[in-house]
Amino acid sequence: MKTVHQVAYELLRMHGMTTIFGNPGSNELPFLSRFPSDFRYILGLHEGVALGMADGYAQASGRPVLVNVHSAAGLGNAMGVLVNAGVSHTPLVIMAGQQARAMMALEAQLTNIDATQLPRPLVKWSFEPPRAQDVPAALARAIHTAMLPPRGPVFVSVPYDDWSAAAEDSADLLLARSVTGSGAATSEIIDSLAARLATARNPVLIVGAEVDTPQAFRAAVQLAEASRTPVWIAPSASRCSFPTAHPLFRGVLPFAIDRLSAKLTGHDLILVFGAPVFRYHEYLPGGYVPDGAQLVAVTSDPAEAARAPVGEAIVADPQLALRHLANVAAPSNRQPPAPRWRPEPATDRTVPLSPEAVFDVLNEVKPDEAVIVNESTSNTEQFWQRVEFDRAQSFYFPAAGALGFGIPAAVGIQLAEPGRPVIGVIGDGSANYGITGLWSAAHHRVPATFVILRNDEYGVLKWFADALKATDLPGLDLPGIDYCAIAQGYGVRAVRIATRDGLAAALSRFIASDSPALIEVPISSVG
Ligand code: TZD
Repeated sequence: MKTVHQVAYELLRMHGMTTIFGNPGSNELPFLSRFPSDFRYILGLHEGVALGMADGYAQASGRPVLVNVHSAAGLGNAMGVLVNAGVSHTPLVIMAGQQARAMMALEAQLTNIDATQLPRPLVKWSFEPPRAQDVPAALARAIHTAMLPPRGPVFVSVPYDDWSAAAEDSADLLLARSVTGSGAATSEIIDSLAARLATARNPVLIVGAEVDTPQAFRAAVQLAEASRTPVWIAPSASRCSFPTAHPLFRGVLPFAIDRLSAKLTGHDLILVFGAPVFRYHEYLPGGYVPDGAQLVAVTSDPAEAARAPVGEAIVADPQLALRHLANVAAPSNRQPPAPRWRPEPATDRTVPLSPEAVFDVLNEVKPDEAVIVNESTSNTEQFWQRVEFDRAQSFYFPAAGALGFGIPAAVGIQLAEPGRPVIGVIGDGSANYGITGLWSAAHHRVPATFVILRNDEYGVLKWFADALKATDLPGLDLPGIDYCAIAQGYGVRAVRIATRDGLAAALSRFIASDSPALIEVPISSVG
């Protein structure tokens, strides 16, 4: 007879979930006991880091990933960056250990009181099995739920004495199950979109994170070229779903209602694939779309569809819809739009370097297949103007703006994509939320390169302070932090570089090396 422990690992193996991220406590040891040799455990020194690494790994691999955290305290630590995973629809199975069943009612030390309540509302499903024998089925359901559209994180709490319990014979049936969500838009829907696109006077495409896959990336290009339609990336971009040097690419839409709408002036049909309508940030009210424009959004997420303030929404797989529409769209003889404005190369050789100069160097040096994780907040506009991507799954940003994603996600993505160099471009403020991810990179020999943009401040909050007319603010400067010393303390080699040539040389060297490295670059503030 199998134990719950045995079936759980068989289930994880069957779903390809053999890389587990976590940080253990006593409640989790019975699960980790007799850890199978074909599994690997990636240790994060803080649960936010474990979850951030898992988020990167799951986004890059497209697979469900198990994150094992400690009871209430560990889950609490993980919840900051869990906000991102919900928004990015990352299929994470978060599992926390629970006190032994016999002592839960006593609220013994390490009881996770009301465990299922704790991660809500950030997870799709939250469950504590009523009996030990229900653990395998709960884990199976968690995996399927995480992967069904819209994908997203789920939570399971498991009392630690459950692992040694006997599994029911029927648990083996779980090992033979598959659950598929197809959710394809019907041909009628696609034909009607194609007809509207063909007859629109001046249509525009907006692509979001959900269509950042190689096939959908190509389909977006095919559709844009056939219909001669300009393309924007949806605001608060967490992924890049269109080649940024393509003549039809317009940029990333602004995250304020009125500014976004102004960018779409003149368009009569707005087609959105794989993004909410829209993920705004700064509150500048106005019309959501230009007067008279029709908006149609295709998303896998019923909640995104239902809460959009304007337009039509179709709940269907946006990748399939994009590919299907690209295949049936009639070629158009519309005037192609004028190419987007491109900045002059930043020629400054000042010290500190401007963010523009740093991004130009990064763009020159990075190989085409590189993946960039960006968590630098005051200079994203300059970043998008200067750093190019020509293929899918090359750009990641914290989807909900919850800091602590960048360093860990770079580690997780590098683990999932060993053949592509991964570069984390991280603001100095942001770096501190996930800094212990550097130790995970060193310990697990993950050859990601980290560029810390050091402006000694929470730069974007100063920009927001101006926008909000907030004055005399405390807490926006963070001078005196030595990122090289910190990196070295965690076992990552590090250099401080202040010049363009030095940066280019160090970046090339570290990108090509097989161990992690960090470059601290002093930069000027934006503006
Ligand atoms: N805490 C967490 C977990 N997430 C947040 N988003 C914030 C605080 C607030 N916050 C931002 O939204 S941006 C930012 C903070 C503190 C400043 C980041 O500073 P940085 O980048 O040095 O990384 P810039 O370029 O100086 O803005």
